[in-house]
Amino acid sequence: MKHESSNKLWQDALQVLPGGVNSPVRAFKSVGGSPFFVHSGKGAFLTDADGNRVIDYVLSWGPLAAGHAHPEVVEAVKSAADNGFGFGVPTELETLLARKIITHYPSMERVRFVNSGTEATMSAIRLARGFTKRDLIVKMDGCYHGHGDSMLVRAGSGIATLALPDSPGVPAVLSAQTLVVPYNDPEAITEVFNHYGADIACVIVEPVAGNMGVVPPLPGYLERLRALTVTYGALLVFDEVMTGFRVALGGAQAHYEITPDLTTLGKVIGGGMPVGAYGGPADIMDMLAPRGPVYQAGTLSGNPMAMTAGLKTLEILERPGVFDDMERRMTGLCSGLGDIAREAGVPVYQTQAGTMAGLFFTEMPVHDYTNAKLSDTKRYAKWFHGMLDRGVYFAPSQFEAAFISTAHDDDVLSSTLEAARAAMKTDI
Ligand code: KE4
Repeated sequence: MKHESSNKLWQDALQVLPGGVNSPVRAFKSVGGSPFFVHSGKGAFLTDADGNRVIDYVLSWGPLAAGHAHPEVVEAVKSAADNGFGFGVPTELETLLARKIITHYPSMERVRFVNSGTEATMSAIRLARGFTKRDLIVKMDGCYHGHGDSMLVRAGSGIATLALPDSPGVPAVLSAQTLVVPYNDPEAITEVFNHYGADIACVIVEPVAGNMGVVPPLPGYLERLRALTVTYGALLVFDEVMTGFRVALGGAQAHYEITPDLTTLGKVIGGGMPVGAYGGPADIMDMLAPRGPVYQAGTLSGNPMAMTAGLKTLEILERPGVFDDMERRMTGLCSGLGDIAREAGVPVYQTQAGTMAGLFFTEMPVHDYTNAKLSDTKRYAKWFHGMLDRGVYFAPSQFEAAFISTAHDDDVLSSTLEAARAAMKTDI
């Protein structure tokens, strides 16, 4: 594959963008090499600046569940644009998208739109603290909830010790308001509640982890979180920014039949445009300004273009059989990749949750971040480049997810498996 144009664009970007990117994971740091630059996307494919066409399993990190530039989404956004890009005044579109979300997430009686998943989780945490009048929050090691200061923390020395900053610029005093426990460890979270229960405002969790690779909850884990938060009067926040409309149309909460107190959403609900959202019961959400005292605001929140893209995308996913067909294809892809790895004698551990999936280069089962980090990331990097050289783009990190879209048809899947057979045999 030629990369001259991308290489030139990369050098240009490095002159004016920190690290050449606007989000770190795009820089290919953990797989080596430099990123390609995209010219366009269509269906399951990206075309780069050199005209190379690749099958896309990143899909803008999840949002493009209807594929790139779906004609109906493009048409809807174009006509919305003809009416104006945004007003800072309410539009019906915000109510329509909120209603559509609520039909799939009955735990959400009210929805507030923001412009990113980070804004959604930051705001949900502030609301949980305001509602409970408590300061401590709990997160799981390896779960990512955006770059809000309270989330950029690493576990303290022991289970029941307060967290430490995981980035310069995050004040230690703020990190100390966060407790970090291993994912899928019911004893650890129980111990933390035994120590701090009366002071915990909320637990925030990815109900299926997607930022350590894809790691589903072990049986009973989410139920334990739900029981502990009820017992101690803390809120349970399901961060479904990634899992929403991906694990199931109703997210992980529908799949596992657990009702959280607050839910955060993003990615798919914007259909590729910048949207985040958080929601829950009216008695909690109505604490938000202007109704209540908890402040949160946003110039472009609920903007008509993003609402339109989200509405049309969800309409497409809601059509009979569309989501199930996508999930079935992901299952087929995972099983094909597993067979190919076994034939090649490459140890892999696979996970799937609806239309998202993980592929770890390890023989061990992966139930938490400690195990995930035992994966052979060098082998993952060889897999990544071997597949990209053959026209298939998976996430440039072992600790991300693969996503499928309605545009990933049988031909796309068989081309993927053909590339995988060659890559598994010769590259890793
Ligand atoms: P954003 O602020 O990036 O829109 O959303 C933050 C976020 C919150 N919660 C979960 C569960 C998430 O997965 C994310 C963002 N996901 C990453 C991919 N793992 C976004 C990619 C990136 O950072 O560029």
